[in-house]
Amino acid sequence: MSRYNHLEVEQKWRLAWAQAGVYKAEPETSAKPKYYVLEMFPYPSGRIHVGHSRNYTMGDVVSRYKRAKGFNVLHPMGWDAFGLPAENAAIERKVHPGAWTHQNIDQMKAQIQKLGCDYDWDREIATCDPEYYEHQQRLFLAFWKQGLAYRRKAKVNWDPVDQTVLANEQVVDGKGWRSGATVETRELEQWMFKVTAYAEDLLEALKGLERWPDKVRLMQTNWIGKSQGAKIWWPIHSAPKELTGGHARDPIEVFTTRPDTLFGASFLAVAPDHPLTKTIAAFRPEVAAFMAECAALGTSEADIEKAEKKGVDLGITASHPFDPEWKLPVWAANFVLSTYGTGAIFGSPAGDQRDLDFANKYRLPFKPVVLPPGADAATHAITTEAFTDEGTIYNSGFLDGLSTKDAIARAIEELVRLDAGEATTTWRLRDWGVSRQRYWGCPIPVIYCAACGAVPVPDDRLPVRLPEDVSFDKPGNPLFHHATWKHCACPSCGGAAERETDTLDTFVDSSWYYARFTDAQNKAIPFDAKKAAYWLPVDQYVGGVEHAVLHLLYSRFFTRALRDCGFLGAISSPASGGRELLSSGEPFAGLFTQGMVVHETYKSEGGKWLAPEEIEKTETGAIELATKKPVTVGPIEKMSKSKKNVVDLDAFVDDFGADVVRWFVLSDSPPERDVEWTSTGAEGAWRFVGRVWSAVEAHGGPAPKPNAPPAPGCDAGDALALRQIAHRAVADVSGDIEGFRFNRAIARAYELVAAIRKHEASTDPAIVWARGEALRLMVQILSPFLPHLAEECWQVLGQDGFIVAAPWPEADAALTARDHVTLPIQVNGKRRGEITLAKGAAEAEARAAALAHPDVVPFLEGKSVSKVVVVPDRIVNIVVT
Ligand code: ANZ
Ligand code: ZN
Repeated sequence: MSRYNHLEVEQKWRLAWAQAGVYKAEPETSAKPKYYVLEMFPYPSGRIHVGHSRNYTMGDVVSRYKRAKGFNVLHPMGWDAFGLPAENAAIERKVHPGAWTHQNIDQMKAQIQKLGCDYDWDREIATCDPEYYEHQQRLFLAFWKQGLAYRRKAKVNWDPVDQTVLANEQVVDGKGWRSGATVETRELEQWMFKVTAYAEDLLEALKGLERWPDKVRLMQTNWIGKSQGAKIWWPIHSAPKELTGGHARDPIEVFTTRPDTLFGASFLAVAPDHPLTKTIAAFRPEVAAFMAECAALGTSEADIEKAEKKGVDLGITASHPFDPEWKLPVWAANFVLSTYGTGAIFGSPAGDQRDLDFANKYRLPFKPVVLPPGADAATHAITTEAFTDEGTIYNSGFLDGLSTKDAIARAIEELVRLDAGEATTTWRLRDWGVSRQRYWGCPIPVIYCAACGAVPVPDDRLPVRLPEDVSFDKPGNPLFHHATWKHCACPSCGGAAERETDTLDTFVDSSWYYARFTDAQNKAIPFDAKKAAYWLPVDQYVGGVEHAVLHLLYSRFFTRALRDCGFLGAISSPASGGRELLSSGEPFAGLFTQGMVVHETYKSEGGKWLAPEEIEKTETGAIELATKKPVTVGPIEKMSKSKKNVVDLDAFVDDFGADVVRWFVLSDSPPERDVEWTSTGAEGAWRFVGRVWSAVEAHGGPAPKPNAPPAPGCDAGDALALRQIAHRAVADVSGDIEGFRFNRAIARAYELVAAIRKHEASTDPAIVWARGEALRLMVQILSPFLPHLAEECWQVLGQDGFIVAAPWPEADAALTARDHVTLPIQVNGKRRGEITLAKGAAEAEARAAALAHPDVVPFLEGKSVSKVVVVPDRIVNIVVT
């Protein structure tokens, strides 16, 4: 018996498949139904480890399965290649971002190819290539023309020492990551995408995304954040005498979702950069100081949320809309966002935790106005914990006794009557600021001319290429500092003009790449509308839940914008559900968010992270190989370079084979959950591969071809039982792959292999036939998971063509029937016994079983059977004479 040589076998088949072009998608004229499966394309950060391989393997299993099921499959791969790490590498290692990126792409591509995924590499794209970003520039200009891209002043994090804009992740505790300087907020002219134009639709359409995880739909719903409530205008009653002129004394407009709590109001608060705060800061130093302190927090909402609640009294009072005698103080507070609602609130401490913390800190009086269900009005009190749910309103004049819902409506009615407010809807969703002051991104194709203003770069002059000769010695954007690049002639008047030096947010690159894949080689336009309409939406998207909000939302915005700018054309056939989704603007009909590969972490005595190959497990724990000192075995965490708990893909593939990696990352744990990488688990997968191979070798000959008639005797006994097991495995694994239950499919495969091996030595012709069939079916259902091994076995079993191009096996319904029925057995009309058979069992099987039944045999002795009548699933009648 030969040892399975994975190195040789895997390479041989990868080459053969590539040469035969088995993974090329067929043209849009194909008679087959289409299926588009896509994994979120990777950022080329360097090398991949086994943790990364899980998501590619999942997509690959689906892709191979659908191909075998007769679909015209599109399964492409590419690189999300612009971004900050390349610039950091340029700064730290003095390599050009492009060189660094392309080197990483080459490395990762080789690694991914070794995994044996069935990508159509003809469609490979890298977003940093001018062939890609040229078209992105085209899309940008179309959006601009359509009013979906526009320019306005927006806030950015400004590093005053490096004189540069910082991304949120470059602000660490309010300081610039390189300079350590306290960050300021500044307003800059920025390009924006009008995502809010589709707010209602982006929200509503989530309902139709039935093949998306509920949690992702919920996260999107919250992000879009539709809030219904009221605007209320609070007249200023008293103010510092310096507050004069302009609109300084206009009423303060607040947004609230809870006008039912108006009688519980205790203060008003405006944002630190609200116009009113700014006006007062001009003459009150403590307010100016507070503004500066808040600006240093940066623009990240999460950071603002986490910060301790703080404020400053602005020295203003406002009158309550329902009671002009009631005066409330007006504060500026750090938890009020200038970019949400109206940038001003009324604080109702008993009903809102932030308001309560604030009131307690500054000793502002308040009273509860919402009585929780079942609580006693006489004793209910609020001290440090707000009651934010619905209840019955009390302490509230004309609102007393109403439910929260009714009180909201009633309060709004009264506000309208008093001309003090109105019903309104507010969205958390904002327009998307896409300008980035960095080099390694897609140049924004706009030219600024003193005479003509902002002018689009004409289509025939696209792409606007990034200059190669850039220096990262100075902080800030190298495009801005470049000696010549930005100077150009105005396309409109020919006068001296300047290019936009900002580049696009890299999220733009990934918002339409799935559409580019449908026509990746098109030189003239981003993609052909008909091709896109044929392939889109993506039928199955696979990726990490960390992209649940931004990437998916931006992509959903993009498809709508592309449609409305005419890039997606008319959708010809609204027949399938997928097509309907596309015409409604949805890019991804199905989404699966996979779990991670996790691994133990190890720390040396000195507190350094150690890689798995630097330690050795002992009975009680582990030791460091180099020092023989004990190692702390830490928690199981997501594989990551920083914790060194990664298993290198190349080394593992060399030692055990790509099939083993693929098998292991999908076994043991449901795909939506994390799976722990252990060496014992990996060895188990490796042994399984060996068992499959030895079962095929032991068979020692070809297997029956699909649709070959069964050998005599296959309809009974062990041969039948083996056939049933094999066909049931086919049915189950098909369902498991369709339902993303890869771990269960793997468990079924284990069972099938064990059942086959029980008959390894048999020479009984019926069993040999059934075993051959079972082996063929086994390798067919294994092939999406273990394509190399399956191909090798397929050839050894004497089958035709490539297994990777063979149709998926159909389970024989008669053999998979699991339900059993009990049939009475009559001999000359008298009931003598009963047999239990699979539902739908063949006549011959019922007849044989009845004649052999121990309770029946005595009645047959010495007689001759003249007739056996089988009514399938009902009864067996034996007539003897
Ligand atoms: C009074 C009130 C009483 C509120 C109460 C809540 C509970 P969502 O649901 O997220 O839309 N708010 C309004 N604008 C704000 C801003 N710019 N920055 C911070 N907070 C703001 O939240 C709406 C509520 O958040 C509003 O309703 C307002 O506080 C606050 F018992 O008004 B509420
Ligand atoms: Zn001009």
